[in-house]
Amino acid sequence: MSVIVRQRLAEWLEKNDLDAIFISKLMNVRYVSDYTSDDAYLLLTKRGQYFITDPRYTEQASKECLSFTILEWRSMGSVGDAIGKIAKEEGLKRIAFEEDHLTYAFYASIKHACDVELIPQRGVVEEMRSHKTPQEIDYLRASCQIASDAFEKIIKDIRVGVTEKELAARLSYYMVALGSDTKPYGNILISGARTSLLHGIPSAKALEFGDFVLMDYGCQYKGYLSDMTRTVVVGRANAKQREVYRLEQEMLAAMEAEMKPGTSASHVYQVGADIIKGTEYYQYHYTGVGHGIGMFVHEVPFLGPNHNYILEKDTVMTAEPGIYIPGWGGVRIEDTLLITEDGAEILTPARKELIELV
Ligand SMILES: [Mn+2]
Repeated sequence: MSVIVRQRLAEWLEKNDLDAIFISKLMNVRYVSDYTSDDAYLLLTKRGQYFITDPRYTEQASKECLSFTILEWRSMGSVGDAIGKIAKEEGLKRIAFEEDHLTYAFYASIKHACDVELIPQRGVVEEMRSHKTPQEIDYLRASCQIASDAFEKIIKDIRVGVTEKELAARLSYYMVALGSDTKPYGNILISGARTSLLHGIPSAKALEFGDFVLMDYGCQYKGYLSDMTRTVVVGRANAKQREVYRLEQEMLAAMEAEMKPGTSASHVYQVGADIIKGTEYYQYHYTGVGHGIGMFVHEVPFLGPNHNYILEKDTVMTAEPGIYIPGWGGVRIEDTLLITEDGAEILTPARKELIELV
């Protein structure tokens, strides 16, 4: 996979009259080099491919990044000094860098060590990452399946008295036991009135009869993430909970039916929001209703009224409308979907009907 990516980056350098690109975002380093660990940087020039890291990672890099020249920067002084050495050898003049990632101190150290022009850019590798290869789709599919299978396990543990934190820990355990990497990102698992907090953190609160339990979670499989949300009820749902849940189901179904190549991100948002237009709940919806996902949980493209992305085939993204009523609670249901030739395939098959756990 990374061979094709590097070819496309070489073409991008040519087209933009650049001598090299410096990549510092770890996800982008992984995508371009197949390296799976930490603290590493890439410098791709027209002549060479350089992998820059410290002594902790040189052995791993030499095994994973076969087409790269591995440079150990500590013995040279700084990462900037390593870049300076290559720039001198190859006569580099214009080097692009990721403007939305490099700190000022890092930028200054490169500037200090090299006599080059540093050109800010953003989104070049991210744009490539938004279209998934068959292998990436396989990994994402597995990641989503593990999370969906874990749902059937965790709902058996949901009962009055158990705390949000305890359930969140068990959910992580189930996913690792089912085959995910050991680095799941933080699960949101909240209950009762706390479910109106869009990104609430699991607390020591114990579940009470009649609580909504909102679980927004996912796992990582071979570096690829899943993201899904399900909201269930402990005990019996009341009339208002049923009404909000039904509207939420309709919003998600309306959005998913419209997801296909050529559809705009704002249109997908709108068909969901239209379901509750004119109801008392419209004021409680949130407009960020989906995002691309891959090695990072929130990637381009994003779904919302002010985004002008057009959906494209082989993009994997979420749909996650929600109704959040402060002091009362909220409902979110979220799927991860693969945009196909003429529609979208749901990769998170976990049940979406209202589940009352008695
Ligand atoms: Mn999400």
